[in-house]
Amino acid sequence: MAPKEYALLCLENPLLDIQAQGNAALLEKYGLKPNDAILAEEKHKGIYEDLLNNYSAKLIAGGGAQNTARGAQYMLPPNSVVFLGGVGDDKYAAILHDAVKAAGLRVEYRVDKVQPTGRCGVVITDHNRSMCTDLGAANHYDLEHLKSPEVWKLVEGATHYFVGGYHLTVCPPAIQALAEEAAKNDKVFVFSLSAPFIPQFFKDPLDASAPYWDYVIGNETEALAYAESHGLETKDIKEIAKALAALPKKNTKRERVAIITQGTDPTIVSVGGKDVQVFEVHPIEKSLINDTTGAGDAFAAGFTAGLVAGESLARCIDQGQWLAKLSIQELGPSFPFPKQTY
Ligand code: 26A
Repeated sequence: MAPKEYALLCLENPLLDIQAQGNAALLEKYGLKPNDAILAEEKHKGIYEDLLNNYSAKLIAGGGAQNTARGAQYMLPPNSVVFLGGVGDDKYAAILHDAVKAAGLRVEYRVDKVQPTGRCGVVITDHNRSMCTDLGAANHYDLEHLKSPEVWKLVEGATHYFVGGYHLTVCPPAIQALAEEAAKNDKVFVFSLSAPFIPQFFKDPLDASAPYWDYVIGNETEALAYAESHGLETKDIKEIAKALAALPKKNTKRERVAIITQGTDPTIVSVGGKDVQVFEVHPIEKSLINDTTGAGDAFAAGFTAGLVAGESLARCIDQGQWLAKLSIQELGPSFPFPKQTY
């Protein structure tokens, strides 16, 4: 059966990626790790101009869950996905509008007249990427926008929600409103752990959203950060997946599924904390890898598109692996055109 119009509603931070090939000196100048995602502090604020002026940076539509929303729309029939978040009234927002339009993604942005559109500096060194985000207008997303009649109608019409954990730094009440709506109506709530700093430094709002997760998606470093901040006393990814899947759950009609990706190593899945299943990734020749920024977002996109289309768990995971393989052959979190079909 074809999914409903705008069956999938996604929420998080729309960002413009300012991405360039960097080097160790650039990482050191701003105190960045080669592979990380952080919120910009005062000392980082110069990096965006630096990347543009001295490293020939490219401007690419980004934001973790917005990438996932574009990717899910790539795999689903037209008018399947809508994305919510906050932008400014500026040229960067215009670039985002162009990118989502080309992808066929509907967006309902909260437009802030004062704050600029959020930026994410992405420094590529070898196969690593270091991301430093100045949220700007994305940080001003609010419950008022979510609850406005036009937007709330989209919330009510959707059957699936995807929330990026990065939004826990912005507006936990909006996440909670979607979570409650899902649990109350037995809709599907998918949550991404997003980055290690979320379980490390946003533990309380993360734990408040956990009972609502029907699907929780993360990579191995996020899983390890979760285990450490929650005193799990294990570094075994399979055990962490089981623990995540077994957390108390609000909607008891669905068992929670925890999915942990591990780059080119197999994806680990636990349903309800019981059995762990292992899924190989789609092999790819090293020479075909262009840029792995957004590989995780693409996995989540293919996976969630499968859920929306009512596919089996195994097929959803395979769709995720398939879309991630396509995305890492592109520059930034992008997907090839002309469109390929699964
Ligand atoms: C709040 N933070 C730090 C963030 C992000 C983010 N998206 C939302 N919020 N930090 C990095 N990203 C996005 O991650 C993508 C790659 O997975 C980047 O914009 C990039 O497109």
